[in-house]
Amino acid sequence: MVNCVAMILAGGAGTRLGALTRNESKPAVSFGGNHRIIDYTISNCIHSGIKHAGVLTQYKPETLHSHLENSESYGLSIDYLPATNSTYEGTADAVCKNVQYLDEREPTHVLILSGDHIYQMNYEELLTFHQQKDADATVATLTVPKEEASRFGILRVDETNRVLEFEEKPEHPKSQTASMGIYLFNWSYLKECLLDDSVNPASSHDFGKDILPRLVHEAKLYAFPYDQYWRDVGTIQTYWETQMDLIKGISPFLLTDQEWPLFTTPLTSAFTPISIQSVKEAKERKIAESVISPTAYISEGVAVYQSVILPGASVGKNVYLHRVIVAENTHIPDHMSFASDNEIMLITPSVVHRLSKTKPAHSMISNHLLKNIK
Ligand code: ADQ
Ligand code: ADP
Repeated sequence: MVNCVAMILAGGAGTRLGALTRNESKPAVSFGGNHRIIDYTISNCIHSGIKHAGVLTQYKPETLHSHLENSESYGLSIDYLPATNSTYEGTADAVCKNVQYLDEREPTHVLILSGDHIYQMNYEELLTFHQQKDADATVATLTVPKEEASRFGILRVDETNRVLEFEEKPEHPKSQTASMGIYLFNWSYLKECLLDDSVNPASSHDFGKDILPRLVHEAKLYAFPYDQYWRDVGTIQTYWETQMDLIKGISPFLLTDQEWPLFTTPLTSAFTPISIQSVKEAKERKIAESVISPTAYISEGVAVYQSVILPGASVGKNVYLHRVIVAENTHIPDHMSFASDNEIMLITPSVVHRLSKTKPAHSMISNHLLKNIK
């Protein structure tokens, strides 16, 4: 690949993931049993032949730093670029404050990535497209369902894929073509653009809100159609769904692809697809459609269904879990069950603590499910 430096945005607080991001940033959150969310982006960089990546951190970066430091990075040199003496006001500001870092590496291109997306992508294809179009900047896109479009940057493009309009999270989206938050820039152009934006008092210094809408008029901005599996795991619901996709056969390749292995940590996670009949029959462990971290401990007499159990969690005897996420290091005591039939429940040590004080129920099970298991 030409000299392309990746800048991985990993500083957001990820507040919609609730207690999962209380102690660590979203890219550091556990995913797929034995990995962390950022592993996907890092692996994509390695497979695409990128040699330098800057990881821009701000919110609770410790876990992320130690995770990446302890991982093999196979020819990719990773630099931590924390907001030390200042804050990163927005995503563009984060990159702008590292102009010197980039200049020192003399890149021809800069690839802006997000540390919290689950997908496989060969960025070389994006680069080839960008060069063929002779673009100043290219944004990777995919088609999203109408009802979800207002969560994304939405583009209108012409028949050559040149971008005609870009609106960040519009209330009334004009198309279903969404930005994946992945941008490839010619470095000389990006630098000029960031420095201009940095002195604009009206700007919030964000790629989606400020830079991209402006580029439509000022630059050759193109949309690269990607349209393969890609998820932004921004909420508890999508975090859970994306992991269910791994075991429902929708995206198992994300864990098992020999051609595109996940680097960083070895794969040992355990999925045991057996079906559960009823809690009463669960004399031993029954685990179905669940993602269990290899460092989680599941006692006897437990039934786990459509759930995600994170590293260091333990589940006591005769516990029933349905559609829940058990946060890292949460210890569910014997006989305490949690089951939901629609919204996903996040179980943390404080949820367990609160429940253990209530008498006599000791369990949170939806009425509908209770009827079925009696
Ligand atoms: P969002 O995902 O809402 O939309 P944002 O919250 O800015 O964008 O996060 C993008 C990435 O930057 C995340 O990885 C986040 O952790 C990181 N980040 C946020 N603020 C940061 C800061 N101050 N310093 C460093 N890193 C920071 C964006 C685009 C949309 C697009 C979606 C696709 O704006 O147009 O559709 O991504 O998910
Ligand atoms: P096998 O696949 O050899 O039949 P098991 O069915 O016992 O093994 O276990 C399947 C997977 O579940 C294994 O990867 C194992 O690490 C994991 N596992 C087994 N027992 C527990 C437990 N008590 N807590 C957490 N994970 C377990």
